[in-house]
Amino acid sequence: MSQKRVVAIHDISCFGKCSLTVALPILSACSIECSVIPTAVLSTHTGGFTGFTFRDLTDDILGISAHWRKEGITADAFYTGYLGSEKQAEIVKRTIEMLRTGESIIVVDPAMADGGRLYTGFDSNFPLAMLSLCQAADIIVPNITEACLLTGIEYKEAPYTEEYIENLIKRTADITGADVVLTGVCFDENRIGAAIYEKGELKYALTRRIPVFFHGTGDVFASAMTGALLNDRSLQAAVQIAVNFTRESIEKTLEENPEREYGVNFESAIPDLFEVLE
Ligand code: PXL
Repeated sequence: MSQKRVVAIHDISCFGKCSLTVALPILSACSIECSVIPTAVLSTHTGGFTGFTFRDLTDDILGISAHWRKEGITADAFYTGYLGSEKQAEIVKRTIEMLRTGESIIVVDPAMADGGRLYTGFDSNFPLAMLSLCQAADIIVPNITEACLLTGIEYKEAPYTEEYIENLIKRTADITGADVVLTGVCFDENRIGAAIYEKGELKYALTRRIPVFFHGTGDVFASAMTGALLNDRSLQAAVQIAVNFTRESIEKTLEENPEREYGVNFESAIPDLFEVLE
């Protein structure tokens, strides 16, 4: 079987372990080739830093796609995350249409918000653009805030009731037409993880909760999930692998000198990810 290829479409945050600097090593560790289309270049991510630089690459994306198409480059999966502008939602959809095969899987992480708030730099029109990209996906990976923004459901803080999660995930699936992996699902102080709504069926993948917040864990999670999926795991198995990998990355970080904005030590958890995928 030939090596699988993912096209990862995210920003490069030069410091702060998220988006492409996380997707590349994790997908490589899953033995997947990771080609990239950067959406923007920032000196750091936008969560907790001020004064970051930001270069929007909106005008470069279709040129990269057109060259690849001419070269006959295609991919087994497209994995999109943080976009540099609202306009990029349409451009990324066109890119995927230009490069996909009938079998390509499209994974969209609607990376735009957390903790009940849009990330710095996005205005209230942005979720509608992101919704249109989600509608082109096979699988989407929103956190609770992002699912609320996609559906218009009121954001609530954890812990959640099963009724709230069920309604949120079903509405998100209805409005996007995609299978949904909802992250940040927490019913009590001991467990956290993801809910999965796949072909009309609801399942959970939970692990022990560590009561800390680190930046970039959504990208660690979605990258590992995509890597496991391309290693022929079922969606539920891939989500459980990603939940465990994210928890382990947080645990490794706590053994050191953790700074929330600097991201998690996923690198030290990679040997275990490698092992579960063997
Ligand atoms: O991890 C999501 C993310 C990606 N890229 C940038 C971000 C964020 C979250 O804040 O700011 C630039």
